Amino acid sequence: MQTQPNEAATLPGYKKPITLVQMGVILALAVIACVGGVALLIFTGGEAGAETAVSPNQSAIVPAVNTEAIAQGEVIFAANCAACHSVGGGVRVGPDLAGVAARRDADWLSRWIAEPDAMLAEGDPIATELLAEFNSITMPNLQLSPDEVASVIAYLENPEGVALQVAADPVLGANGETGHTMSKTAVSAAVDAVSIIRNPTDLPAPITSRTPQHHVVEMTAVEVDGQLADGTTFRYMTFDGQVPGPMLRLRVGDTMELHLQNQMTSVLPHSIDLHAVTGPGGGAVFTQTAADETSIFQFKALQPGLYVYHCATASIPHHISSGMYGLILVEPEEGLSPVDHEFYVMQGEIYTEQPFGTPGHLTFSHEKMLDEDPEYYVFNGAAGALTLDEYAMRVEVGDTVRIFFGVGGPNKISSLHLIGEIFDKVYDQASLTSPPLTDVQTTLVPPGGATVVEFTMDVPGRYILVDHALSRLERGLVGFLYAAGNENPDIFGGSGFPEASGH
Ligand code: HEC
Ligand SMILES: [Cu+2]
Repeated sequence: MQTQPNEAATLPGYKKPITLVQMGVILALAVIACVGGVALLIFTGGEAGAETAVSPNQSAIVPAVNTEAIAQGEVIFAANCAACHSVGGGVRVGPDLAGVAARRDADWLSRWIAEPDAMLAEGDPIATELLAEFNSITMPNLQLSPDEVASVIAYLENPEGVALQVAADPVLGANGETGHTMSKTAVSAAVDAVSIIRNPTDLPAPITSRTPQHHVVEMTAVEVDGQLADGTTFRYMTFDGQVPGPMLRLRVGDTMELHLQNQMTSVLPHSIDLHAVTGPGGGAVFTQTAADETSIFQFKALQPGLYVYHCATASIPHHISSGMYGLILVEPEEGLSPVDHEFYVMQGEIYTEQPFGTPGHLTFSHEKMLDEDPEYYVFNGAAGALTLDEYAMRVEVGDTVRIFFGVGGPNKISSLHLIGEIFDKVYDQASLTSPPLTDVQTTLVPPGGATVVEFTMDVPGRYILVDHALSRLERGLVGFLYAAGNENPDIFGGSGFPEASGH
């Protein structure tokens, strides 16, 4: 174990997730490993990346509209408001803001965006009516400056304004670039983005034989700009600053008191539903937690198994896909058989407005989430995270290995496979009370489900962990397991293997 589960305050420093070139190499490797061919695929990352510059002088073309303010407003909206609102895309956590500038008085609108909390507290009639309609969540005060409020309003008045202006421009228009690309092309990568990758070795030690215990666990909901891929950042939502959240481990019969704190800087409320809990909502009913608040609930672990936990605050798939999931292991009374290495890996999907490979800061796409059409697939939070030297799994030939694997998702079934290895045992559906399956190549893991796989390393080299729905490998879903040790020619040998196969 390298880090404590509760250190959201000390987020890990910047670590570089996989580069597109590395991805190309991995892809080529996987092809070689899978079909034994000599295919040499070089992944080309596409040409995306140029920021769409919206000239401040656009207003000279049609002076009635301040395109600079609109463009600035669109960026502010994407960062602060889009989690809860769409403009013309339907109701989300809050109302659809298409036409809001026309349906609300200008003074009301600018005051509301600046200090909704004060207006709600005063009982402003419109605010009170809206609150009743959207009764679960109040709009937070986003601490925008008067200038920023004015820009957001300029954008809300003219959500198509930039596009129309640019299209009308004889030069820019001819370029085929329209202001619409603002949302398809990323703004610059967040400079303060951190690594959100959970090290697969970061899990609690096995429980040895003992009587039931009471655990007090503190977890913190952290919204943070994280490294999704090299040069690409994304606004993650996490438990304790990493993806997946900390692995929890207890024994059947144990009780746990869970404190969920939501950071003061959070924009959204958060909660936790643990599938190991018996009771309505699995904890979600007790833990809907606003920013700067803490909620507490407790439960008794009645049934052994490896269970998923996740945030259960609307829009739930938005919170889950953004990183709010983890595993909780309830060991049987007799514990698990000892192994040489245990690893903690989870699979997720990330839905971004911009296509896979776009550098810059990517924005969440509610439409793609509804279509179940992710741009990225990730093990432990970032594209190719577990291929990086500091996060790859490392064992020795002869070692026994156990992987605790879960799918946060929220939508895709994983066909878990370790290229070049056969699972000796699979605890199918993560049931620890049924006899395990033996000698399995690929195992299905549903969203909100988990599995435990065990195997022994016989041959040294680099093994590639994938979802055998292999298109996902090209979208970031790949990890490495290195086995060090002596060759074992009785089991595996040959000549002419390319160096790149990991030998
Ligand atoms: C955490 C979710 C959330 C965020 C973030 C958020 N809002 Fe809201 N907003 C709401 C909710 C919910 C309502 C409905 C009123 C209520 O329940 O407080 C609302 C209402 C509004 C309304 C009134 C809509 C109408 O029909 O009159 C406007 C305008 C608005 N928000 C603008 C913004 C802007 C601009 C931002 C970003 C600077 C923003 N909101 C950020 C949740 C949010
Ligand atoms: Cu959440």
